[in-house]
Amino acid sequence: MAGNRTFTMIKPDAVSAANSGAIIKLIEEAGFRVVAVKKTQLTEERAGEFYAVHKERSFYKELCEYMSSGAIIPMILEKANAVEDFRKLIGATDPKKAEPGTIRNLFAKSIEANAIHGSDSDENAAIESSFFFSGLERF
Ligand code: IDP
Repeated sequence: MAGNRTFTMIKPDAVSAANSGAIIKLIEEAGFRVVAVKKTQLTEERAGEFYAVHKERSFYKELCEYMSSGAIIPMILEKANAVEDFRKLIGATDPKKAEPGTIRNLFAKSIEANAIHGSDSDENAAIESSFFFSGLERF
């Protein structure tokens, strides 16, 4: 059975463009409850740990530089079928391919600076949530 929590973070391009409020509004209107939220900034090394699965990809170094270039807003979200429904809400990785009305279609600047992250499995949602939050920070 699909779990009811997922992990997201609003990425540096969307935070610096002052789009985080509009993005959180869309998330809440889509029925997700914010369980945990904070504003923070990754070092390049921590960004590298978060995206370790992409270590061998050509864009890895650039991605780590970008993800540590400014503030991010990580969040844990709750809703039935959270992971799958949230991936639909954010749209495809490449904003040119993201469906109209999805968060990446509305706010992403490029395939790299694509406004928002969404976990791709229940297992990764749990791992990524623990990367940023302790049990005490979840409500
Ligand atoms: P996802 O975020 O839609 O799950 P992934 O393939 O897991 O996509 O890639 C992680 C992140 O790496 C993307 O959200 C994006 O920021 C960046 N990325 C993915 N593909 C490319 C690319 O071809 N060039 C530059 N950055 C990329």
